[in-house]
Amino acid sequence: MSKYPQARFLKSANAPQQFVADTGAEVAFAGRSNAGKSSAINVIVNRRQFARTSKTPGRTQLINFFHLGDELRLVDLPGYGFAKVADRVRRHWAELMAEYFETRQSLSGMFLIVDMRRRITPFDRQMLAFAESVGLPTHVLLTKADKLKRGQAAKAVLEVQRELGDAATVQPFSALTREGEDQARLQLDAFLHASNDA
Ligand SMILES: Nc1nc2c(ncn2[C@@H]2O[C@H](COP(=O)(O)OP(=O)(O)OP(=O)(O)O)[C@@H](O)[C@H]2O)c(=O)[nH]1
Ligand SMILES: [Mg+2]
Repeated sequence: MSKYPQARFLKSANAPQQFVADTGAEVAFAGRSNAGKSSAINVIVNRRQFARTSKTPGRTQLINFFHLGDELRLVDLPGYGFAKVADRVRRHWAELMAEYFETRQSLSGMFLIVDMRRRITPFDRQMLAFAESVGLPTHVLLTKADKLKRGQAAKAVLEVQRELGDAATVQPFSALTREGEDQARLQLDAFLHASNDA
């Protein structure tokens, strides 16, 4: 059963005028193209192909808004760092992200999805800087944990934790084995409900 029984796709946006109404609370999933954002969303919401996954990097080019519950949303941001993207598309992405992070009142937290084997890339640092500049708490899912041996995975988590310090919390995750799904959901709910309690 879905942990978010009301979950449904709301809308894709390619421009700020298309963003859904800025009420309640939402959590944005950001990360390098192919890092596993859409796969992580599917595991957390517990629905197959809820957010579309693909083997072709750069597939999610739009900001996708999903309804999770009353005035609560999850947002799948377009992946970045895909080399074969035209400058025009790259510029559009940067402008759309800046607009989203700077204006979105309901934005309560960011999940940064990072391929555990690649560690934190310069693009990830740019995302962390966006979040920090607007005081947004960030949780890093170090995903594809199934692709590393246990020891190597634990080492990656420690290294990234040390590198990021207070800038973000970090956990291992795998969409394949579902490792870390409960912790991820707890953090998602904490971000979504924090603004109500303030
Ligand atoms: N083994 C393994 N493969 C994964 C995991 N997460 C994602 N993948 C695979 O990685 C590829 C990319 O996953 P997506 O979830 O589509 O990645 P994305 O970040 O949404 O990519 P874009 O939408 O292009 O930005 C797919 O082939 C997935 O099946 C994981 O935890 N383990
Ligand atoms: Mg995707």
